[in-house]
Amino acid sequence: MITKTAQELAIPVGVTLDRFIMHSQSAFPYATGELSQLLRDIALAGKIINREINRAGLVDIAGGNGTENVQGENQQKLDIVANIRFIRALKNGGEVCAILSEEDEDIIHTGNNHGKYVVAMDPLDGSSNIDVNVSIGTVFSIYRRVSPINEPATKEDFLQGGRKQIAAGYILYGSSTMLVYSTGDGVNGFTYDHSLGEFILSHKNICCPANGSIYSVNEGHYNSYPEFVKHYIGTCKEKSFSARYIGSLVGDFHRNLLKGGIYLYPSTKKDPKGKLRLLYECYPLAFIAEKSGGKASDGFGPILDIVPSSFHQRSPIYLGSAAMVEKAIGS
Ligand code: FDP
Repeated sequence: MITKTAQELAIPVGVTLDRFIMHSQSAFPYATGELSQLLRDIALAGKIINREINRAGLVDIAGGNGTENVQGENQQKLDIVANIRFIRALKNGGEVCAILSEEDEDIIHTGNNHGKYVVAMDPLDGSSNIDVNVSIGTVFSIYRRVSPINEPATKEDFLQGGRKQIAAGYILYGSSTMLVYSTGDGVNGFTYDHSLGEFILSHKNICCPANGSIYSVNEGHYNSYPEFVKHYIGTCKEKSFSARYIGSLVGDFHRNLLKGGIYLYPSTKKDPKGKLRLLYECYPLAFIAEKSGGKASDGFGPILDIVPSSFHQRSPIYLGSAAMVEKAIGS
């Protein structure tokens, strides 16, 4: 008879997100646990959105809602659902005094003026992929407020600049659902185990490969790209790099983060300042890129160094493996 060890008989579940957060917090003797709780609130909202997305074909929450968001883009029903879910989770959690969302023009005061943190987020990114069952994501960025505690948050809390983020990350609703985040010390990824209802550590200390052979760009806009971008795309073709673009920033970024590659969204004639939003798309992914050894540039300098002037401002972005970003922008 073949005997099995305890490990073989009952395979360990692994480290849950809660346990990981708890252990990370204990490394900081003065940590109060509020940031940890905030990360848990984000994970909870992610689980709920994951459930909604999985049911989208069965209940009436797929497709357009017939409304436009603050950017003049058609809102999908799931955009609205995800926005409500996140706002509710962060309001109920209590650590966040205000939220900036892609879906709303102004900041949303949670009523928790005692909260130390503000969150900028895109609750559901990749709208065009929602009702065709292709990967979509949530992106978030966390700051410690600069306005006085116990008073309403101000716009300065959100316009601190990318280097002031204290944590950032994303949730990818893909072939599996993953939460990837960093509090500044490494980047870790957690895969959602539906049967347990838990995010489990699956990608410890993610390091973005220094170089790669995947480029992700919408070549439909090629004619209106700056010359240096056309030149770079040409070099990718000469080297027979793989073109991979699903049009969901989080999915495209995640692939390149793990495998080595570059995501480009340059300025175009239609969007001369770029399409992606600085505060809740570019900054958080630039934070993850840098903390994992990659780079993020707007074509002139690091994305994280851009001084923001408005909530929904846009930026061109070149993001991913350090050597590829450097080559693309010609530095
Ligand atoms: P979407 O408009 O579908 O929400 O955030 C904007 C974004 O998606 C990114 O997720 C995506 O990478 C990009 O825009 C796609 O834009 P194009 O259709 O112009 O390529």
